[in-house]
Amino acid sequence: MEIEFSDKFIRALKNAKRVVVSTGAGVSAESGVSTFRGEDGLWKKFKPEELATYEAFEKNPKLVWEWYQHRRDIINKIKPNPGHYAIVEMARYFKRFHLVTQNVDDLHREAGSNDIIELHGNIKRNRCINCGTLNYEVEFEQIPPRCVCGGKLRPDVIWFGELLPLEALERAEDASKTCDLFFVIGTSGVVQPAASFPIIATRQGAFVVEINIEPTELTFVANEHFHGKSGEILPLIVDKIKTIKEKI
Ligand code: BJW
Ligand code: ZN
Repeated sequence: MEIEFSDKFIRALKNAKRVVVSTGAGVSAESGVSTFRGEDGLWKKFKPEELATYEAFEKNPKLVWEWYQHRRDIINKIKPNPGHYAIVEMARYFKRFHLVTQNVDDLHREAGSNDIIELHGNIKRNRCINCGTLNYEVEFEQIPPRCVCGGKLRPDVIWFGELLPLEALERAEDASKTCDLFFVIGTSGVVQPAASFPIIATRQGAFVVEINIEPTELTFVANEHFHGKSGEILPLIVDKIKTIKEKI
């Protein structure tokens, strides 16, 4: 695959010093993680209100746990894809670089990215609903498992209606306000507040680049839209960056 990069995109790459990469489920799709929306998405088979809300967990903790254990079993067997690795490489060419993700699958960390801003938590971690203690066990004697304090453990992810972790939210907002190049990759752009970050960036004058296999709710803010798979397009973009920039 080859891409003819536009002059405006090359100029934006050359000039960029502060970069944000914001990722969604599509970035992990080529690793074998299901996306949420669309034809093969999780929300076609399961109802979000029955699985991804605190009310659902209160009503049927066993069902919610089993669904998350099933997804963990899949995630534990898969590997990052060339898109994840390209993002690790990309970070080396910019003075300031922030990776913001809605993904809970930990694949960016596994690929080698560090200091990842996780907006929706991490599926590999659990948290006590009572005392907040974090827990990384993978096998449990009872479902839902209990914390030493007796409280129920829940997956440490952000469900609908829940506040995002404050530090992650503030860092993502701040990075979006002050960047000059913003990549929005593999997200349908419908879930707030994550979907507002590219809009914040564009308002402050950043160049916004979207990579997606289809147009999205955010395509209208993009100065450049790459139509295709992130695992194919990101490595080509990083190759281009290498030809025009020095490693930091
Ligand atoms: C590829 C590809 C390839 C495929 N290459 N691309 C303002 C207005 C309206 C509503 C709200 C609002 N503010 C808050 C809300 C409520 C709600 C919300 O946004 N609802 C909308 C859906 C209407 N937001 C919240 O509740 C958030 N909390 C909050 O804001 O608190 C304060 C508040 C509460 C209530 C009211 C007001 C304020 C919390 C959101 C938590 C989201 N949680 C989930 C589950 C996480 C745990 C789990 O994994 O189970 O997070 S839902 C799910 O959606 C998951 C994802 O992170 C998130 C985003 O999905 P994503 O990543 O975009 O995936 P898809 O599937 O949608 O898209 C994949 C894309 O990839 C597609 O475009 C494909 O084309 C593309 N693709 N292969 C490139 N190879
Ligand atoms: Zn506890």
